Amino acid sequence: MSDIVYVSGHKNPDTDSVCAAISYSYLLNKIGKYNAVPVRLGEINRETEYALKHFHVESPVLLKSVKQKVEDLDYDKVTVFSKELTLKTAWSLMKEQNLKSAPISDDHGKLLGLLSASNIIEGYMDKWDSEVLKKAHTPIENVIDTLAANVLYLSKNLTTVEGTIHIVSMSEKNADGYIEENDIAIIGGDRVDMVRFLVEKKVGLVVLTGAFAVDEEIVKICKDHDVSVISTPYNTFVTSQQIIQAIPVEYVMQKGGLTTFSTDDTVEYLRDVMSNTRYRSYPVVDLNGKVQGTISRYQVIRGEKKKIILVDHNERGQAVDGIEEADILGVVDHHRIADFQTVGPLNFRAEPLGCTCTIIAKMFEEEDVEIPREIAGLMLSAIISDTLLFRSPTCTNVDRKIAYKLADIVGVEPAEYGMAMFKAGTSLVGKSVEEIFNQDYKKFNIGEAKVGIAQVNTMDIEGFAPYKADMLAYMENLAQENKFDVAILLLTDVINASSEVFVAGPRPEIVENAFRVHLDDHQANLAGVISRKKQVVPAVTNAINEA
Ligand SMILES: [Mn+2]
Repeated sequence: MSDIVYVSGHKNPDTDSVCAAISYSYLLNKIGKYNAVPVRLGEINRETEYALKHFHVESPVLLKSVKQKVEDLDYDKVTVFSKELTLKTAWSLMKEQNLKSAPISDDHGKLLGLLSASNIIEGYMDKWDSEVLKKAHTPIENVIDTLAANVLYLSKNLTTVEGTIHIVSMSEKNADGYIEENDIAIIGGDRVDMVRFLVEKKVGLVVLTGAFAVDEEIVKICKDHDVSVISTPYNTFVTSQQIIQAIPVEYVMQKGGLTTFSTDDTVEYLRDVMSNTRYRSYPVVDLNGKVQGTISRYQVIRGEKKKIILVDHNERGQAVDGIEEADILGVVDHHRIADFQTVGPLNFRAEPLGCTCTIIAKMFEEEDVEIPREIAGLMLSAIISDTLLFRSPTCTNVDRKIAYKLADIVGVEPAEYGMAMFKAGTSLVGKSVEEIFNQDYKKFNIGEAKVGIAQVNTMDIEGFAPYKADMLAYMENLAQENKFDVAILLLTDVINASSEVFVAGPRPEIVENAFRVHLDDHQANLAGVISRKKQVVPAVTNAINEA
């Protein structure tokens, strides 16, 4: 993961930001400089979506933050221990993997608890007695496994340990008062009379210790009485010491009050929690609660910073969240330089051109890398978008020249393609009349008159036609509620410098007089009108005052 370099445009991404990220990533990967991955910081707008679809390029992945997360750290991705595991196996795995603690999970991988060395020591020293196997509901398989035992006879009725552990070293007479039904009897392998006594007592399990050859007589007696019998190579002392390690880890682990981290938690949060708690290590779970491993204090320091290249912006406020924690490797931008600061040196490319993609197209040339058609299409889209089809005052000759070169590669006419892109980008299709009207709506008091004016930038006037009747009804209602003399909606086409006006309310003639037009079914075209503040409000004010 660490060798990935994100290439990111600004927040609220526009076409330049998205296309610059894609094109520059392509160039960087082509010249083998980085393993570059284009990202976006927000939803793709309709215009950009049109460009991406037109050239069959996938939208970059959404990057929410470059804050370091737990998943970026080098934590221990341990084998997860299941709850049935014997203490003996768990302990040897912990030693083998040098773990101070181990997360225990259920059959679905969900965290149940944490097993630590101190849990085990505490149990040994304080709590465990001859009844511990019973209390822990220890499966009989655990006992067999832990004692490396040979099964001589196993009763179908024996699944978990139900009794007390005894080392039967006394005579039958003395044992009489102690041994009870279901108990576990650990005895030397050659005591046939004692075994007879034990099966009379209905013990649950007879454990024959030592390397004695098993007496067939003993096996027969047990079988006849349906009493399970196993033999272990360990001597009686070791057997009594080991048998306790058959406990399932579930019984020993810490269950409640666990401090865990999600892979999605930020390192900042993790540091905070760690400084207020005193555990050696903490379980790490993924977003589904599945155990992934454990993390210890010393592993937090080693985390690597995420690497990023900024395109079409350099100001911190416009950059991805957590930028202060990331390594900025480069910038390509055509905006002012604001609050920019880095720890190390970097490639910083800023030029006063109309579009970032103009700079990137120049870089393709400088690096002598051929521009594929779809990348040319995206860069062209960005230049057309940023320069409003070369009409913006920020547009330079360089932008125009490069745009035409790109258009040649693509095989389109910039004006024709640009109009189609703007039309798709400003389409109102799919929005409610209320949404459309309230995008940018203001109320004005002019003398005694009241006026409401909404303005929406769109080049898709035809696309609006099906909404017209509903919109006029909405505006009529609004005019009544607000006691407007007139309610106005301007659909403004910035590129062609004109607006389509829609009028409702009791005094539509205000608009007719203001612009010397005739309303045809509440609608008229206002050529040259694009500014509400500078053109519409003054004209309406005059018309009201002259009435
Ligand atoms: Mn730009």
